[in-house]
Amino acid sequence: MQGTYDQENIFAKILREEAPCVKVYENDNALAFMDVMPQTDGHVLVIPKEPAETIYDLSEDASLACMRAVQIVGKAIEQAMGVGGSTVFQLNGKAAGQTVPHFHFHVLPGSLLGLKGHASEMADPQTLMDIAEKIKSFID
Ligand code: DGP
Repeated sequence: MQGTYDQENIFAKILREEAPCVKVYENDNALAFMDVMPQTDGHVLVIPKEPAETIYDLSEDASLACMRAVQIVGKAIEQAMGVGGSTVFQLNGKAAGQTVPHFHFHVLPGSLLGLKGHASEMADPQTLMDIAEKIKSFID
């Protein structure tokens, strides 16, 4: 809910450049970066630049921008990771398991089968940067 949006959540800090991220793509209203606790190699998050906690809080402009970013990044992830398919999911609210209260799509190569636990294990930073470079090479 916009009225209760937490300006101190980690993705708000990333948007204000108060916290780092490994960026793969950006447009006027959305940002895509590597998940630091990937459930598989090539796990990317797409977030709106506006303060929205769940999908129900998103403006039309941010919805379109996030969807466009998912299309661009998802295709690049498939190519970079050499997998002929990808999975997109997102969680709304603590009751659904959302851990960061800023709307985001999870975009992953392949299927949900065999993934690591959700938000469970930190990745090696260099590995994240190497995979990000590979994904970026498939984005025009
Ligand atoms: P969710 O539970 O759907 O809100 O997913 C939050 C995701 O965000 C989870 O996969 C782990 C990831 N994450 C948590 N903190 C950070 C961070 O500081 N940076 C990045 N890049 N990802 C984070």
